[in-house]
Amino acid sequence: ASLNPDEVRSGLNSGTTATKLQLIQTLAEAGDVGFPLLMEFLLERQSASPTPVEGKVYQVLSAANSSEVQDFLKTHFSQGLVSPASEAQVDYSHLQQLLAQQDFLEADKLTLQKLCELSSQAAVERKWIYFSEIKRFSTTDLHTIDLLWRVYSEGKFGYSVQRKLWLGVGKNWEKLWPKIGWRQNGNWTRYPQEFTWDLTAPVGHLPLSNQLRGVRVIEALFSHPAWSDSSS
Ligand code: UYC
Repeated sequence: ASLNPDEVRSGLNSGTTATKLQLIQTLAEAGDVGFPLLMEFLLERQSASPTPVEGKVYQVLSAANSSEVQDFLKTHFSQGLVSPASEAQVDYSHLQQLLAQQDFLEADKLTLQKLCELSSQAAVERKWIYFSEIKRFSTTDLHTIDLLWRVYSEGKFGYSVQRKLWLGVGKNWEKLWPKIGWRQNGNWTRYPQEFTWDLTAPVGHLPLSNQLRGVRVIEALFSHPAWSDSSS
């Protein structure tokens, strides 16, 4: 790929998500020469709702060993890319940090805790949620959690991603589990060590929902009205 600035600019503004992600990877590998273009791109997109493309740019810049880039991020994106809206007064800033760093194991644990916070104080103490609590979850909060996961995973992870796969297999759980790597060769994937905690995982692998108490929790999550409008 070329690093001609005008070609890069047009490449970042047209084409498929996959080709944009590829171009960003190329710029990342090019080192310092790519950073100004990536910073320019992120600044221009600042007011729009972030996508996995901006998420990848943010992650590449975060990993950059350059004080200029770090100052830029601190000045314009000190909290990350997403304004984590909540109607339930839940704080998603640490979840954003973990996801931006691609610490997917800790982010997964924290996501389960956030679902408990959305449920009730009793759920926070018990550390798991009743399926019946889920229909009262705020759409805004579910959208925030989902957006955070999608933005910082190249669009691979998130409940809405899993839900689409579930619909694609006609809501057949036995077909979904192997597709998302939760069951392999007829065995449950063991938590945590057998799951894949990076982007080599299958699409929809994360976040996890423990199936020890059955499918009702994940079914209630996928059936929430948050996912039925076109905005998600
Ligand atoms: N675990 O196997 N899981 C736990 C998954 C099952 C079990 C946590 C996912 C099958 C036990 C998470 C899968 C099963 C614990 C997940 C999976 C089982 C536990 C931590 C593939 C046995 C200890 C959060 C579907 C055959 C805790 C939490 C306990 C924990 C996730 C066993 C995120 C996706 C049916 C014994 N498993 N889980 O919920 O509750 O505790 O006793 O799904």
